[in-house]
Amino acid sequence: MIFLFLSFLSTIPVLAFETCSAYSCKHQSQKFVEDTCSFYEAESDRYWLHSCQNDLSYYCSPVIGKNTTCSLPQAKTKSSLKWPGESCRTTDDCKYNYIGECVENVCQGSPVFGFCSDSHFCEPGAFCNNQKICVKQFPDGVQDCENDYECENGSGCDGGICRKYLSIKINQEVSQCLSNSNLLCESSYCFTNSTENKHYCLSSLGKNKKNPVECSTDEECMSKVDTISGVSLSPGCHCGINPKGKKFCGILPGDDEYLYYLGQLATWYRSDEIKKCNTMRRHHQTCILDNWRENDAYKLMFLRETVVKYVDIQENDYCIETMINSEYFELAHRYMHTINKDPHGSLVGQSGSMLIGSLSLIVSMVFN
Ligand SMILES: *[C@@H]1O[C@H](CO)[C@@H](O)[C@H](O)[C@H]1NC(C)=O
Ligand SMILES: *[C@@H]1O[C@H](CO)[C@@H](O)[C@H](O)[C@H]1NC(C)=O
Ligand SMILES: CC(=O)N[C@H]1CO[C@H](CO)[C@@H](O)[C@@H]1O
Repeated sequence: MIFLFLSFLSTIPVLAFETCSAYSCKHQSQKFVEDTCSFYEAESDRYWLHSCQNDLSYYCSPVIGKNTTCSLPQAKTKSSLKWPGESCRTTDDCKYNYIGECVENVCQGSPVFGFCSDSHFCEPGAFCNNQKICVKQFPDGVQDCENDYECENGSGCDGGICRKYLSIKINQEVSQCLSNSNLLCESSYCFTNSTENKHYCLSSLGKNKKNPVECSTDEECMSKVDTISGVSLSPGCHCGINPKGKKFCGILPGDDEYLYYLGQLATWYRSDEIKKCNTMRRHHQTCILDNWRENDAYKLMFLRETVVKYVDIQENDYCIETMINSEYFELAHRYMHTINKDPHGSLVGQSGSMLIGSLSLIVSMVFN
């Protein structure tokens, strides 16, 4: 199985039961030493923030418990070279330019029956088998797969059989369940019955309250109890980045924010465009952006980030938007911009936020 889920890393690491630092924009009367963008006031455990206005290419990454000055962002180490199925202008843009050229603005891969050293080399629709030859991906229902990459477009491998993502119904068995996640399940969540040592798809468990939910302990964030399995989940109670040092509950699989994200993810899995991606790049932002409608691609990225960053984006003071959360808000603006261009686009899920998967969900079995 492959998990799209990003691990939930709050921008500022926190320990359980810790009180939270507060984050405020600096008052005009406060004088900062040149270049300071974050001033830590220990008595009140508060960071006073001031954006790096001199040059927009500078940014602020507040260091815990210290004053911080503006710095240049770390050079992006990620190679921008493209994999087969992604867009290019010249053959030099393609990672495997010794295998395939840039043809009609798409990087080519090794064809079916061509050589490969792993599945990244193969053209879309193919994977690299044990003999190091690209072969066609298996369609749904075929019993032969060892991993998701051997299954075509929107499908993953479940105990040797290719099955569609987000398709297995509640309480049906699946072959594995890691950190309660399995993308083959309709809800994308699963649970393990340790008596039987078997795994089943879990219903979309949500909260009893509407987000955002302020909290002080993980227990306050618990989902409803699943009536069949007795399972309930907690996304945890995490420190946010707000002036009052408030904590908020993360997002659960049944929360609206997660369901909006999952709906858009399902649209990608069922699209024709996913077939244009190299098998290893099916979940990758670059392939999605290069091949899908712009508004749909940004919507997916925005909804995913809303889930992941949910706690961090609650009740921010105004300067946080351009400082700590700038990537999220840039994405939000881009998405809004594509909707404005497309009158049929929908604003669903725009309200705010969500959070995902491996967000260290704490599972608690409730025995009755
Ligand atoms: C932060 O800067 C202020 C003002 O320059 C100074 O008084 C304070 O000691 C500094 N705090 C730390 C943790 O360096
Ligand atoms: C786990 O499996 C056992 C044996 O089939 C069953 O009695 C029990 O109810 C199951 N527990 C859950 C939580 O599904
Ligand atoms: C879910 C999905 O898009 N399935 C398609 C995968 O690709 C095959 C062959 O190209 C189609 O027939 C399926 O509909």
